[in-house]
Amino acid sequence: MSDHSTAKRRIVVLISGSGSNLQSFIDGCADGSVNGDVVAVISNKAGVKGLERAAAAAIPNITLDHNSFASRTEFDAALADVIDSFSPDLIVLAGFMRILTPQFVNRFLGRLINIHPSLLPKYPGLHTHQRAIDAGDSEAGATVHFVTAELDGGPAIVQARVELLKNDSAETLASRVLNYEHQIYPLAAEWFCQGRLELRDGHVILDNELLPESGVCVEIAERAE
Ligand code: NHR
Ligand code: GAR
Repeated sequence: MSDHSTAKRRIVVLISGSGSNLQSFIDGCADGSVNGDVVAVISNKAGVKGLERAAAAAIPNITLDHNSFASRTEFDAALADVIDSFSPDLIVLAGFMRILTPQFVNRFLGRLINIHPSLLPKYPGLHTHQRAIDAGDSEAGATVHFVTAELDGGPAIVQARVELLKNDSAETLASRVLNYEHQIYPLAAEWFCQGRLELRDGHVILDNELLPESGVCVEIAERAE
């Protein structure tokens, strides 16, 4: 098919767990707020809830257990081949917990995005909510970014800021941040699917404008889920 603006984009989602962000893509594609189709879901962990969500939506779902590969390089090569077999326009990391090799990242550069539960560049890596609480921060949040070889170091597309409350635990904060994740991640994907968003020379361009370092900062409210 020609690259015509109304053609639905093919989206492959990589998960390792619950897949609530995956669900926001399934729902957004179904209700038309994302001009795409989730064409496959791939998990590096067997038996996770995200695989059930995919099956319930009749989306091909595949488990590729990293433990059955001798090295990260071999796992990533197999993963890349499975992804390519679905000819995706966009690859979405949604709670995907394996660090990807530079070879993998470079194969998909510019069409590989992640959501990270912190206000990057603060707290790359794991345990972001506890780290924000321990630091006494007054706000937390989530960042959608293009994936580059540098872990959680790729340029930001959009951020949502969330007030960090005095009584927050890592769990209460995580659940509030997740609510915002479910809003900003499909939004960023829709910009991509509309052809409005691209990675150019390591910078993010939206509607032909260079975004600031922290991406677009959206003002949104918590939504009933
Ligand atoms: N890979 C690259 N090259 N660049 C990024 O920006 C990536 C990436 C792979 C995943 C998601 C990321 C996050 O949003 C992500 C971004 C896993 C780890 C990790 O330490 C850290 C960050 C992210 C994902 N993983 C351990 C590992 O050895 C395993 C941890 C586990 O299995 O629980 O791969 O936070
Ligand atoms: C989300 O908060 C996501 O930002 C985070 O894991 C959660 C996955 O939830 N991602 C990472 O920490 C990546 N290392 P989900 O499976 O319900 O979408």
